[in-house]
Amino acid sequence: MKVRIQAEPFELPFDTRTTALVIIDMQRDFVLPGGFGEKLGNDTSLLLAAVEPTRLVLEQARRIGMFVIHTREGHRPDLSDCPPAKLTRGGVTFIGEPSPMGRILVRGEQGHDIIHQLYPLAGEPVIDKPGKGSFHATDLHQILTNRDIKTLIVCGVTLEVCVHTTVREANDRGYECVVLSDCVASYFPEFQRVGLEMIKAQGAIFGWVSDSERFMKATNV
Ligand code: C5J
Repeated sequence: MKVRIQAEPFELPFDTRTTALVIIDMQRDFVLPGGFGEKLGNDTSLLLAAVEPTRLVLEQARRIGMFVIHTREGHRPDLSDCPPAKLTRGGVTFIGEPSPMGRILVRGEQGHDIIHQLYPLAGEPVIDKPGKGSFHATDLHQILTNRDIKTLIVCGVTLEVCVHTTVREANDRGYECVVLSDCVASYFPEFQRVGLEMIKAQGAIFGWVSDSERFMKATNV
């Protein structure tokens, strides 16, 4: 289905058959108290605003048969894939430490998994990534290439870290990325505002910005 989405800095045509919805790191460790995000000193409740709009977009993507991919940031239980520079910052270590949701950012733990509202269905690939970018040390590019995917609709957290890194990586690999502003969130309102500006500046320097409502409108045909 060929559609057009209203976006900034300008409308973008795309084909739903060569487009993937990518939902980045909607894990308990980031969006709920007790996990990695809170340990870093953040108010995790700010991220919850993105959950319901993303759920509606996910529902719509599934309804129209759009390819859906989820990512999770985290590490092997022995932390062998966690660079020392990431493990301990300023002499403080959180990754791998115990929390009310299990060991922080460790695969297989409760905190590492995706929140129930956005839980992947069977057949939707889940990319386990050790870094902030979803292409680093993963098979995401291979999976997208095999499906002939050209456009990414991007949701998730946090905007200025894993969403930005992933969109920049995707742009360099030739994908057109549309970030849905109400389906991404940051612990810092200022970063949310500026992060979105940065994506669409200079004639869509590395992507487009739209929102869940305009996604619905574009795909309700
Ligand atoms: C962070 C992420 N913020 N998923 N990870 O450390 O954005």
